Amino acid sequence: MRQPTRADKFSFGLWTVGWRGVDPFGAATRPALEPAEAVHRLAELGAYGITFHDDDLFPIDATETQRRAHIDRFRAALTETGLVVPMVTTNLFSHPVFKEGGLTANDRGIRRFALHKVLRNIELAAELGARTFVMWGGREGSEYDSAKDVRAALDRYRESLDLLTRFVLDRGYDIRFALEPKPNEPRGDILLPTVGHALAFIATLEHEELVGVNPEVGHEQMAGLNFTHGIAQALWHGKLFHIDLNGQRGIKYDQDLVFAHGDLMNAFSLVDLLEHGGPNDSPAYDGPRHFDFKPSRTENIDGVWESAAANMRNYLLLADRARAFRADPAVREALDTAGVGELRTPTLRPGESYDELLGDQAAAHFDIEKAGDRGHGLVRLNQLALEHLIGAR
Ligand code: GLT
Ligand code: MN
Ligand code: MN
Repeated sequence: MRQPTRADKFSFGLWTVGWRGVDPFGAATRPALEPAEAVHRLAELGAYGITFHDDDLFPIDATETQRRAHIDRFRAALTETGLVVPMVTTNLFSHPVFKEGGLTANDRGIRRFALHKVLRNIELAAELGARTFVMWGGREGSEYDSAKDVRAALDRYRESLDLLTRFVLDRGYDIRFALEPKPNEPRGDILLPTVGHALAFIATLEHEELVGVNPEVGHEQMAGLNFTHGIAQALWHGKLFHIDLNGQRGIKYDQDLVFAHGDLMNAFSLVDLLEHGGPNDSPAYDGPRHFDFKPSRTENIDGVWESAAANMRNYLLLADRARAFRADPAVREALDTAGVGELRTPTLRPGESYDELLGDQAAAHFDIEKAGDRGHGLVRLNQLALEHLIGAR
């Protein structure tokens, strides 16, 4: 298997490899990691990009001089390694000020501070050449239904997005926004909980063309949803602006495992879609393959880099398996039997009206018994996928 290269566009959040293992039940199990060190190590492993929250790089209360010093050190590491910053995001969730929300907090002063924080961070994103600005609203939501006027909160969310899109347009920044859905955790219920909710919200925005989604594997799977289906629909809407890859095992807390360490079959269909879902088997998505995982708190720093490498390795392994799956004549035959390609043919003939369909004898007298008796061979197709996945073919 080949090693990851820059051309694979693998990127990592500074907060991923930098996670110290603090969880609700235990303290940190690892020392802090210098951002510059993360840049060097990720570059050595074959990543092309690194992403961050403002708070990952400098403290929330840093003076302008301190802020600059942190940014300059980080930039120097980028220059030394050639790593790029494809995406930047804002931390509107760690500091206690955001405990009741950021952009949709009930307290207007908090909302104004949050929006100001995002604007400053967009300026930094533009300075570093980032093209995507992720917005994860972890604290936007509630535990108790009477505590949040959800319709007013969505008005405030939209007000924020409309301001931010106007800001990048006026400033001439080449930046698009990607909303990251999550159903719950840290809030009991988070606003825009799934890809579908986010897409519906985006359609209401003033500059909806500048806003898409950044779906995360585990966040959809926490809600029992099929991540590959969610990605397919985001692609269908032209809204897959960024993606967070990781692993999740079923409906439970957000695990942020290494990519493919969760639902392996779904990881396989996801890579197959990303790599072969475009016209004539071309890739359906050409943006960063961004890993948003947490190296398990059982690991020391060696385990952190082992885990980072595993994300990329698993993606490449699955891409190999997907290629073999697509090339297998038995798979092509099973796809034909299942009629997977036939779905691309429109149901109506060109220009056909409902009157013509109503008058169509073949449709009226369609042999429903025969169609009802037919086997679709979907189990065989899935078995072939599994055998490719586990290297049995
Ligand atoms: C946080 C969250 C992630 C988001 C990050 C972007 S922050 O770690 O759990 O899913 O992608 O804000
Ligand atoms: Mn997560
Ligand atoms: Mn994420």
